Amino acid sequence: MRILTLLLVIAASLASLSSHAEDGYDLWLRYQTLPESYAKDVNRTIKNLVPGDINDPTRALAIEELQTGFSKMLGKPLPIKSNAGKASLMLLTSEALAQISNDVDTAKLTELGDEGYLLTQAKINNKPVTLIAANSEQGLLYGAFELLQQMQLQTSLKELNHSSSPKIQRRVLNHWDNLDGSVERGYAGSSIWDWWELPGVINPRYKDYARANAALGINGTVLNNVNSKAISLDHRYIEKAAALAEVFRPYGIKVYLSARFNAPMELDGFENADPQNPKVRQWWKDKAKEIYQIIPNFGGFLVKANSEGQPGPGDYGRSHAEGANMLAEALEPYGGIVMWRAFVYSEHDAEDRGKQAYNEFKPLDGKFKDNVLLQVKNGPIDFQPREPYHPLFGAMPNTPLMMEFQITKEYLGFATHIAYLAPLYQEVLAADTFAKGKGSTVAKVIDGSLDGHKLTGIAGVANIGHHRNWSGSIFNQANWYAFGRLAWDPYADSQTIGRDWLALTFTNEEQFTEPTLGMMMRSREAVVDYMTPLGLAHLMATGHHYGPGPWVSDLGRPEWNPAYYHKADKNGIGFDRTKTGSNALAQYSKEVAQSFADPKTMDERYLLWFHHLPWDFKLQSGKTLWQGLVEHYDHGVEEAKAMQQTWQSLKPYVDQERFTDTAQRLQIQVDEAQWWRDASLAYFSHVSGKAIPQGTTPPKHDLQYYIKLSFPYAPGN
Ligand code: BDP
Repeated sequence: MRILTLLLVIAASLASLSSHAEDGYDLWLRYQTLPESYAKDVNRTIKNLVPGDINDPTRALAIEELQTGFSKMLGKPLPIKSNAGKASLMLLTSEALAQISNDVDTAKLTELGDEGYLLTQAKINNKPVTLIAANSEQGLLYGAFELLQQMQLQTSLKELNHSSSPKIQRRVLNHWDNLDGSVERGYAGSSIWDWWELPGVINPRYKDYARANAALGINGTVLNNVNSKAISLDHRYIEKAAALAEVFRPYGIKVYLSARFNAPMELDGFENADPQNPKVRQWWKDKAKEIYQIIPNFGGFLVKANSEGQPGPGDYGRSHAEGANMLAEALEPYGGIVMWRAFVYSEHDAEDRGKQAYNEFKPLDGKFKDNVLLQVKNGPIDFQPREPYHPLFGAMPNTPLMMEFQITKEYLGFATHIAYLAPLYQEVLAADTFAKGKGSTVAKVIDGSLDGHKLTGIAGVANIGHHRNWSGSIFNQANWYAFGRLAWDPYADSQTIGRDWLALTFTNEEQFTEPTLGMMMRSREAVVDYMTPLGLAHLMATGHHYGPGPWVSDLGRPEWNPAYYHKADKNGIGFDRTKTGSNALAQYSKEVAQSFADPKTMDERYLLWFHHLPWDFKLQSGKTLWQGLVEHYDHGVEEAKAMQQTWQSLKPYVDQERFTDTAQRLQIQVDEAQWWRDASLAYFSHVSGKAIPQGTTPPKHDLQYYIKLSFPYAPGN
């Protein structure tokens, strides 16, 4: 039986050897043929594979992946052996290892927890072997992926001595996918989940999705949009979710669902969904039981409540904690968790939108059950190109806070602009909250180390769709990859991640990776400059958020209008969040508040986020604010052009397909950077009465031209 399974595994890996064009489908699992000298090295170090007990489904996948990788990179799968021989590759759990060797420090292994792994050269039965060791089958799978990654990066296997374990427990993608196949803020085509055909049809893509994620250590996925439909919790849809959960389970990926708070009403005709109503509480308990019967490793619920029209506990005068705890109580017997979102603001609240979540949640600190994570967006407004970190980080020591990043680029140019987001993520993770003195970074808040939390999490709003390349563009794949790497290790460095991604995606050649990395590292700042420089935010056109709309000021809710955020008039520009304004500064620790208090000395990247200043305000450069603003817009356009030039120079290193696709997108980016700059300057010049400075190119068109542009079919809306 075992032999048969192994043969099947080998046949499957050989079948997948057939080559196809570089269309981006393989992501970071391309397993290209290795250069001869490195291949020789590998062949000397690893000659055969001792798989261990492949009746374990997770182990079987590790072996399958290794065989696929070796077949593709070296031309043939590894011969299978039942016992350690010279130059074996072995996969051993710590238990098995302890029985056959005392050469490896198993105490060190214990520290690696449930998901960590050790990759090392060791002696087993006196034979030199390459060892993947872990405390669980899951750790072995992660170790196998890491070995394959290191081989793709051509790391010398002889020097391999590498252990790693995740610093954050729940590393989750949030799909904003609707049941009709559309994706809210999705720019990579329709949803990869075919809800209609599930559970009958299992698209092979589901497995490739799981492989790509497991390779990064992502261990959870919320299948449906936070703006959810109650029917997702109907029995038929639970069975559909269960079919996906089945594919993902051996990869260590749990399925979660977004839950609509009033589901008892919409599904079963209840009069209310009040958390104090015993019948409602029972409904959720029954629902949890029903789900766990079909999905035994179900992760739990993600909830958007009392936010942007979604129902919630507030409808009955109950707090967010009461709402979250009701669901947590239902999931508790099965080990499930609730990820309750802190993204709330109300049109009935005249308070600065950026302050509302803090005001609502800070008083609830410590009131949530142990299996609740509060999911907080990286900034206080909404996934802008740049925001200061959310003031809730560091302000709720008695509640585990989960980070929510957006991978899909709703506010950073969709799938057409290149914006490498790792520097944005890293900027937030490294921000110091001073909650417990210097060094109380956001990363320490979310990995639980600052306040001693066991339950920890990080979420990324996925940029995945049905496009052949998954993410709409090749460079958007880097953001999925970077999210995964930072979820595993929030202290990792965006340059290293970017370099690895380039090598895995294109080539190891430095003449290619270094200039391309340079371009990636500057890309997000370029977007900030041509869209919302100097701390401006939310100037995107209404609804679809595509392109500039700083003039919009007539929408129903004040905080939907860009004009609300920039507050520009003939005297000045910016949102006063100091004492003389909304005093949002007071939501930060005193050290942070002080650092942003003085517009003359502060980090000017956040200037207009915190201050309303006259157009003639003197910047640190000595220029006036108006001149500085114009310069930033110009610089953004220059940077987009420089990226385009860099890419043109890299043609010799890139296949035709991906070269052309990227070049076309960069042309759009250059054109749109210009559009953003021209439209914004036309508008700000109009409201301020300031002329475009001499020597600066005036906008191509008058303001009315930009105002009149409309985009009824912009995607993702
Ligand atoms: C905003 C998006 C909207 C989401 C919302 C959220 O525009 O589509 O539903 O965030 O996160 O950025 O709930």
